[in-house]
Amino acid sequence: MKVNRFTAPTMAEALKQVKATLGAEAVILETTEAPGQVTVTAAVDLDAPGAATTEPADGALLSEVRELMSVVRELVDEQWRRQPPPGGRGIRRLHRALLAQGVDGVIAAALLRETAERLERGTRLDTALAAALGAAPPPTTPSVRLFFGPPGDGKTTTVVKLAAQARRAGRRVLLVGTDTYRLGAALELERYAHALGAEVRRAADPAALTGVLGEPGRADLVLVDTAGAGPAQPGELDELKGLIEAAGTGAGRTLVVSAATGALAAANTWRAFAALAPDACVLTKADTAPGGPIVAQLWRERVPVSHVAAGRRIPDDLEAATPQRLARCLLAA
Ligand SMILES: Nc1nc2c(ncn2[C@@H]2O[C@H](COP(=O)(O)OP(=O)(O)OP(=O)(O)O)[C@@H](O)[C@H]2O)c(=O)[nH]1
Ligand SMILES: [Mg+2]
Repeated sequence: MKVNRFTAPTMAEALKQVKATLGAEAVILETTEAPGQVTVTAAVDLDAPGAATTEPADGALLSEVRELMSVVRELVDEQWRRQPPPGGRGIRRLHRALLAQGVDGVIAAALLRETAERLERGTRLDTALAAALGAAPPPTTPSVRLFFGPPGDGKTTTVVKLAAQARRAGRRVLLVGTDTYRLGAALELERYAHALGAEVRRAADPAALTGVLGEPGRADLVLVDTAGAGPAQPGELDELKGLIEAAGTGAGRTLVVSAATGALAAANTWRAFAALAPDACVLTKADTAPGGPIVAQLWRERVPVSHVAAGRRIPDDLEAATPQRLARCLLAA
């Protein structure tokens, strides 16, 4: 068993190195990205001649890696036998698509296994993948919902799109702005609210939010927009936690995250927001990237994707997510 790490400016070049050093049998275990640099960790069971940079691995890691490799190889081989190369169909196609998008190797192996279990003779790959993705329970639909996520990923736009859709359905909507960081954030929300015929309030801190939510004669739907936060902003994440606590356990919690989030950023984003226990996610900017790494990460964490946004138009560019739509995200390469 060899576990090697390869660094290159692009994913294609790193994968080329993997193949040259470890051969076509190599299994990708992990990919990480930094500006201008991609690192791929790959393993191969056999002693590959010419492998120069073997890294020692501890016993537990080695057995985990070995188990994963055998799962991946078994699945790929079995599907290959059952569905010989018809233009890249079957589990091999999914494997390639996940690798091409840089989906974390461990999550990819789990997705391959779940999909393969549903890939009976005659079942289409996208149908089997959608069935594997569809296992997550649907998010609840409370009347108060908070939206949070990394800066600039589309929280405010999503809140306004949802408000516009609710107004079209004749619902009374209240928008609550809590962003005290970005200049003009409150004004932006107020303008949208007026255009939509929705109510709007500001809540600069948790106590103010409790007050707004406790007012009588409230709207049918309350959407709370928050300031961007992320792994690099522990202070903002703490403030967010305060707002969520103030909204109470009955309020929904939606993570808003861009489809352009790479595998490393997806893992870091999840680490930052896991403590806030999101019960739904909106995948934004699906018009700019397929979103495989973040869709896979959310699937692993059992956070259902409620909506997909694929453009800036309000309210049209926001659709309810379906397992088939998410399968398309993962299969795009
Ligand atoms: N292409 C594309 N752009 C989008 C989408 N959703 C939002 N945007 C754009 O992304 C930019 C940021 O959107 P905002 O809604 O302000 O993002 P935010 O998360 O509220 O940003 P902060 O409050 O600053 O953290 C705006 O220019 C939006 O028009 C989408 O689905 N596709
Ligand atoms: Mg905003």
